Amino acid sequence: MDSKQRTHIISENELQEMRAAFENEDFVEAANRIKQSLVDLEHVPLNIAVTGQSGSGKSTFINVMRGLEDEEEEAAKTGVVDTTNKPTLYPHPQQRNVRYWDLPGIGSARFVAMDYVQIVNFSQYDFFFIIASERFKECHIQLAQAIHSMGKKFYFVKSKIDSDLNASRKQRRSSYNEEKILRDIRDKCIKCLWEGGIERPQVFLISCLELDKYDFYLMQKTLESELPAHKRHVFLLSMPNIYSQALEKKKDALRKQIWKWACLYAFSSLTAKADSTSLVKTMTEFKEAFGLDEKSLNNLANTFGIDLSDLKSVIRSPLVHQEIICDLDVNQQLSSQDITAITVMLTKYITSFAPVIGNLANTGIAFGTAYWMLCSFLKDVADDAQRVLLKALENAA
Ligand SMILES: Nc1nc2c(ncn2[C@@H]2O[C@H](COP(=O)(O)OP(=O)(O)OP(=O)(O)O)[C@@H](O)[C@H]2O)c(=O)[nH]1
Ligand SMILES: [Mg+2]
Repeated sequence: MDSKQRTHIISENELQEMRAAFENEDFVEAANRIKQSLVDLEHVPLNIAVTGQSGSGKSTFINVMRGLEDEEEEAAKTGVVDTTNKPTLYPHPQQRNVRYWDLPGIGSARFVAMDYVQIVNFSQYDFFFIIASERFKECHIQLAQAIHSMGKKFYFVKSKIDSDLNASRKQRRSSYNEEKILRDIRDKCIKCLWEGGIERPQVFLISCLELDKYDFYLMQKTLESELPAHKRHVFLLSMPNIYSQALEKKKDALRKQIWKWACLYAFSSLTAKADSTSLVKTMTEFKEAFGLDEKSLNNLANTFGIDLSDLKSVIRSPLVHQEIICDLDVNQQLSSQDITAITVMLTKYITSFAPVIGNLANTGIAFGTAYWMLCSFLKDVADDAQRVLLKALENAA
């Protein structure tokens, strides 16, 4: 097998990780190491604080970042006068360790940034969003300075940009220029922050009612690129499924972990019957990460004002339509051609990177089939998610 084919099957990075896991050629130790690495990846905490003036749209923002509609059970209450003076925790529905914290509103006459910093215990958050829906105010700069002085990162979000544009459209019908208005708003925010001593302020203009417009995706992309590598995976998986690029990124992130799930399945095949429970769990998580579960599809249908059945009509993978059952027969998910290809590949290939797996014929085959099946399933769900998104956007256009 030449190196080009190898890359196609498993990337060099994955190979290196695998070699490290198998360095002692002891499969129990390797299995524990792999299991632990999956647990670590899944459980890495990401605490995101959302602050700003009362009524600026903090809770609405938290809901959209969690892919929830305002009226859902787990959603933060919106459009109400907030009386809370304590940070309130809202975990992401699927990635429970991605935690959004709705902080008390700022900007009352008695607001003192440093007191606020103490009350909300600033040090526990990975980064901050400062949400502002109106003009830039003194309290924004005080807050930005307080966060900055604690060595934390913040992103300034100018929210309700749809309202700003609508107002301008009505007031200045003949001279209305959307691009210029957006540029002016952004420049103004950057200038105020810069004058307040923030060197390279990051400002995003968003509308929680129109996530597919303005800077929402740019904001997600920036966050992802600035997060430390070990926190990136959970954040990526938590991103709302409303951008084609976000779906691609999710696919890449999950693809890199597949060899681990396949190894665990292969090790389980050393017992009388390979246990597919963990694969079923993984596949169900793939479905949810791409928003193809019933609840997420419903939300997407509501957001874009489209019938749920229309969205579902573009889903092609049979395993997305049905519930994936626990006694899944992995071999049945592959064509006989695939199985032959895998078997041939295994003898020459797997032994070269993981003798522990390759030398045990059953384990090798189980690894190959599970790896292959998860890769094809991931491709299918990612393609389905792209088709679902396209359908939703078509309807919104
Ligand atoms: N047009 C528009 N309205 C928005 C947007 N985001 C939030 N709103 C509305 O603004 C109002 C206040 O939003 P909330 O999310 O409750 O604001 P909040 O900052 O959590 O308010 P408090 O909890 O009272 O501090 C609600 O009626 C929202 O529907 C947006 O992007 N565009
Ligand atoms: Mg609120």
